[in-house]
Amino acid sequence: MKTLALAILLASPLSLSAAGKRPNFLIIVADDQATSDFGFYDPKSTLETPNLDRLAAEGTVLDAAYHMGSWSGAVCTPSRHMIMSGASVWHLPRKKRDGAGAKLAASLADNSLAAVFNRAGYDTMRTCKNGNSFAAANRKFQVVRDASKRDAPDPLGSGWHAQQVLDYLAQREVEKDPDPFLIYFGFSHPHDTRNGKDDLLAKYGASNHTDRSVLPKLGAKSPPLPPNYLPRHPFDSTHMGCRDEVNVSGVWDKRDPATVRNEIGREFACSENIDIQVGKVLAKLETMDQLENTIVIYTSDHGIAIGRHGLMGKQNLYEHTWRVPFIVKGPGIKAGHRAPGNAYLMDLLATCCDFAGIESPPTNEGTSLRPILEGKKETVRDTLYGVYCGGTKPGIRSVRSGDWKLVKYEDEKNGTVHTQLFDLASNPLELLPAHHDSAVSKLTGIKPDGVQTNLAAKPEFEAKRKELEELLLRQMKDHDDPYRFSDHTGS
Ligand SMILES: [Ca+2]
Ligand SMILES: [Ca+2]
Repeated sequence: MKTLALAILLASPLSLSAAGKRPNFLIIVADDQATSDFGFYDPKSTLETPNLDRLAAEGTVLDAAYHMGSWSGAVCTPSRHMIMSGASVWHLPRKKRDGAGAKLAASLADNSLAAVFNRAGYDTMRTCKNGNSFAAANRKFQVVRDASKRDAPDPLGSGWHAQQVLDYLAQREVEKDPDPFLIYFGFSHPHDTRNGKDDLLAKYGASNHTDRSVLPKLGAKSPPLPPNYLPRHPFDSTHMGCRDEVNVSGVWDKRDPATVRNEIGREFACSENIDIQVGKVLAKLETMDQLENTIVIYTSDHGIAIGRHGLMGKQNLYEHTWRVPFIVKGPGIKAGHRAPGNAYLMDLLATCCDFAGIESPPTNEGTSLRPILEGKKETVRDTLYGVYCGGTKPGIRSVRSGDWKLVKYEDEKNGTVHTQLFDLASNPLELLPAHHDSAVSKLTGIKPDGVQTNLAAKPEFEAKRKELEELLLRQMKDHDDPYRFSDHTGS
């Protein structure tokens, strides 16, 4: 029996690692980053991220990872609560007059990422931006180095966050600390204001534009317009006047090609700097001989529009914003692998617990992604549910099942409901009738075919629309969504 156990142990590097040495965790979280920025999601992207490309090549990339949504214009806030707690969007603490929100926050914080890993004997450290987060849970980290750093020079930008991690690792090296660690390595970028460094701005033909009275100058290297660019969103998407849509420095309420392309260039400059900073931390772990036993997770709190569909911010549920980049690399994780995953950010806690051999806390609602990351399964759930409820109510909801996606919008004040139905297999960019306009095609170079549009009103897709309407209503009920759409005819 003993011999057999030893044979199994020697045959599997994962069980060796699990039995002998618990893995470290490096959880890297960018702020407002779209999947399509990256070459490993969109080969046409001109953004260069060699360190993240290497992570993707040596690890598993999820094609269908989502943040579940938000009941606030500050989409970061619920998203980061879900990352920290594994709780779903309508079960998160919100400010309520009776103080119930604060009570829930305290109990959830005691069962959040750092609290759980502290109890299991891990050393925990974090650096990230300040605010729009889960403060009570963030305070549980043994070492906290938080500050919002969105300026261009490294000590005032992404380099500052990397330095906090490098200093922490150097200290551990001096002290020869034998404990496993969990580091939450958050950035304040590429969230606006997207102040890029001069050399990187030059590389992407962009400038830190500040003069509202003129358009930014483009260069030969400025990124092209996104293929699903629109000069304006075709209808009121329930929060059109929010700060992100009208008051981001460098963009304001403009949607012209020069403004959009410059802003994407700025996003790329900020994202390449994040890649450089990630590279420094990975190199440090390698010299400490710790990289091999570290599970590295790279993601973002949500995506961002920047001109896609005529929107700028994160207050929508199109794929560019609802989806998040998601890479995991480390001991036992299948290298060079891709899977849909159908993951939510709230699965992160259960996943880390699973790899560390820790029981998930009772408040967790996420599902461990370990079977996907080990290449044993493709998805952990069939249906994905999305919420944007930070503007008028009920706001926006989405549901995805296979390649089919339904999105509904309603402002209860005027009762107008907009419904979109997309077949993401044939229309991954969620092109709308407005994208068929020849003036738009001329700008983007994209000439959509007949099915690359909103299919909701087409008679041949009525049965599919009804099926997804039913599915959405079930998801809304299952997730304790307090709202309903006025035309929701599902049972
Ligand atoms: Ca964010
Ligand atoms: Ca220690």
